[in-house]
Amino acid sequence: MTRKIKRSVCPYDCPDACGLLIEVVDGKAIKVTGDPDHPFTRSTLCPKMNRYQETVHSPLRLTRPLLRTGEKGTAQFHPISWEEAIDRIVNHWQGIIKRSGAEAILPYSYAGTMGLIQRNAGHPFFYRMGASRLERTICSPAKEAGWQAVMGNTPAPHPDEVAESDLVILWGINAVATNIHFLHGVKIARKKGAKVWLIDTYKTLTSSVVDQTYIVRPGSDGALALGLMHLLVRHSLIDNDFLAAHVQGFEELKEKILPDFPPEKVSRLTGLSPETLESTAKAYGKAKAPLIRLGSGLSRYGNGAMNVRTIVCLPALVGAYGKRGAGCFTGTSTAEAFAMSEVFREDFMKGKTRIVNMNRIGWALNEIQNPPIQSLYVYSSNPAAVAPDQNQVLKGLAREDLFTVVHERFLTDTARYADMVLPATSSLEQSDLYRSYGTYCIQRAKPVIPPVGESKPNWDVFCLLARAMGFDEPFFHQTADDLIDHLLSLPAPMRNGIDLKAFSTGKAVEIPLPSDARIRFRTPSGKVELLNPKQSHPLPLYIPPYGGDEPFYLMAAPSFYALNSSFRERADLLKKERGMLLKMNPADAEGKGFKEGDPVIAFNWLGEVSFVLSVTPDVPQGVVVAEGVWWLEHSPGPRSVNALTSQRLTDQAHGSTFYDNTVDVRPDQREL
Ligand SMILES: Nc1nc2c(c(=O)[nH]1)N[C@H]1C(S)=C(S)[C@@H](COP(=O)(O)OP(=O)(O)OC[C@H]3O[C@@H](n4cnc5c(=O)[nH]c(N)nc54)[C@H](O)[C@@H]3O)O[C@H]1N2
Ligand SMILES: Nc1nc2c(c(=O)[nH]1)N[C@H]1C(S)=C(S)[C@@H](COP(=O)(O)OP(=O)(O)OC[C@H]3O[C@@H](n4cnc5c(=O)[nH]c(N)nc54)[C@H](O)[C@@H]3O)O[C@H]1N2
Ligand code: SF4
Ligand SMILES: [Mo]
Repeated sequence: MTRKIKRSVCPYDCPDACGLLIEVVDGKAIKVTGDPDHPFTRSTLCPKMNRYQETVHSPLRLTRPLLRTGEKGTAQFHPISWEEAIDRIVNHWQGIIKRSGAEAILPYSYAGTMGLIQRNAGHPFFYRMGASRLERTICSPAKEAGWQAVMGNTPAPHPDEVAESDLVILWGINAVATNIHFLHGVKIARKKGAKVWLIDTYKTLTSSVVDQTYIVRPGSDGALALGLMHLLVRHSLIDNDFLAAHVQGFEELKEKILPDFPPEKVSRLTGLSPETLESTAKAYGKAKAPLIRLGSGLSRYGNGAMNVRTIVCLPALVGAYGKRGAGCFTGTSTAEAFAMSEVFREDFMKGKTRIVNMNRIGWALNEIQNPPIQSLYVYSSNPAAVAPDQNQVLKGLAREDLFTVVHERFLTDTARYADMVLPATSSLEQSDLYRSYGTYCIQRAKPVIPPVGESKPNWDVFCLLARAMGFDEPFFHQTADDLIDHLLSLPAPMRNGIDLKAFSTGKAVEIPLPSDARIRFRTPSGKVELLNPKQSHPLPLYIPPYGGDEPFYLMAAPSFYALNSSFRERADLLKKERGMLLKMNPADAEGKGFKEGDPVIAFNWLGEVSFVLSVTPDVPQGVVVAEGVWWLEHSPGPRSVNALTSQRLTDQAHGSTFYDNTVDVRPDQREL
């Protein structure tokens, strides 16, 4: 028996990017714990990853390439060899390219793994092929756009600085579920006397770790921020020195926009009382180091970018951007840590090809002509479950004339519609390089166990496909480790000063932040830009969300025990959830004649979805909550939550609008 402890990295789409210690016995991972040497993980993992070995060695892992034998969606397959699989795919594609051109082929991928090499392994291949390009904006590009409109490329402070704050505002983030290690610093701040607030549309798990929860109307945060700024000005709680030295456009904002947002009006828009707005503004204005930790929830609306932009303006009024432990933390940008153009290889593209937005895949599969999409290659993503407008997505995936290949670890809803399924390795079986969007850590990971079954990493599959397609660039003849070595050999100023020795032994290391980051604003003017002349609205203002005609706003929020549609293979985690619930306020339930546990159907113009009703005062009237993206096989009916979310995009950056939908609810007669 050989027993070893090896280092790895959590590959999931989570800002924490934890360091892992894997106990390996005879080539099998038997235990996974948090790396005590990782600066942010500090030995603890979330409940999802504590037993990661059960995902890695799950009996549900795909182990061989599969070829469809039955109707699409029925998951009838028989195993074939890798050789046959690659041959069939390439023959099919060459036929399509000859008939219609390579733009008839579309890759679809997102963040199954965050590792820079495996995540982006398909980019060079599909650029070289001349396939249609995917605009990968399902997560939170509107949040980035909102931040950039005010702060440009200014880096966020170190996340642990929160420990120095005296007022922490968790704004639109369910940190207990989605950013648990950030709460370490919050706890320290609280012990020192800091107050912690949560601003959300319902009482999430996070409300149990804060002093005060503010429940706002969906999509109204921009109005809240403008209302708070109005009161800060009215009560002279602004930092005139900071505004004069470091802020552009305060006078214009004060004269032209803020007068329109008195507490009475903001109360009508947000649902918070004028008294609450007064006391909130005063507490914020008097805090010495107020820090906003901004989530992405409120950016997934028709007014998402503007909501974020308006909130990002708020700390400028009180000079918080100039102080330690204060300001606004939206996430870290570590894009410059590695020369990513060497991974993407956009230069392989001979001409600019068609771009398809991933949030509109339902539309694209059913409507696009010239040429229609004839083949879809899905990897590291599960669009049948996670993409909006599930009815359109499934209709598209069911097309007999669409050749769909899905490279996956599990037989997901998308894999069930595939013509061919390829087995993917898990992160423990592949090399990769990681950075984080919630910390300044970077880390390199080597495989710690051999591939399960015949599974292969994304990188290896694209190399096989490239060679079979006759792409003879040496790029496609290297290993993932060759490419990582190449990246590390290229200088990047951002990596200057890292602990190279620790990094080379597989430990996480931190990128040092510039010492003048605090007051050097990386905007065209060098100032915080409340007024940004490049924006179509030069000053922030209030735009209403899309909304809808139905009586309930639907919060399609994350689940504590899953990560988007990942972890649904885990019986232990599924057992901890009480099923696919729709949470509703007691008064609303009574009005509808519903009681706890009733089977119900939520419906709107896009579709209908069966849920089990959960009646709870945690949800305000006029809102219903559906946490988690469930696989259809675990859903009470034939559809899951995204049959109720639309393909409409955000006000900027073409993002998703998962929260900006309304529904009505009726009894589920099928069960009665
Ligand atoms: N356990 C778990 N962890 C995850 C994920 C998961 O699914 N489960 N997903 C991962 C991914 S891909 C991402 S992008 C991040 C998600 O992280 P984020 O999107 O940054 O934040 P969330 O924690 O999902 O919280 C979004 C919160 O916004 C709230 N919200 C919705 N609308 C509004 C609004 O109008 N105003 C306000 N104030 N709040 C609003 C929702 O109720 C929800 O609680 O988490 C990652 N981590
Ligand atoms: N209703 C609702 N819908 C949402 C959200 C929500 O909160 N509510 N969140 C949205 C957000 S923020 C995001 S980012 C998207 C996320 O959408 P996705 O990135 O598609 O997320 P997952 O559902 O985690 O699916 C990832 C898939 O990749 C597979 N995978 C993991 N590692 C590898 C690998 O190395 N190779 C290959 N080939 N496959 C791998 C996993 O098995 C998994 O099935 O979902 C969005 N959809
Ligand atoms: S908290 Fe996030 S990064 Fe850490 S183990 Fe859990 S999912 Fe992975
Ligand atoms: Mo995301």
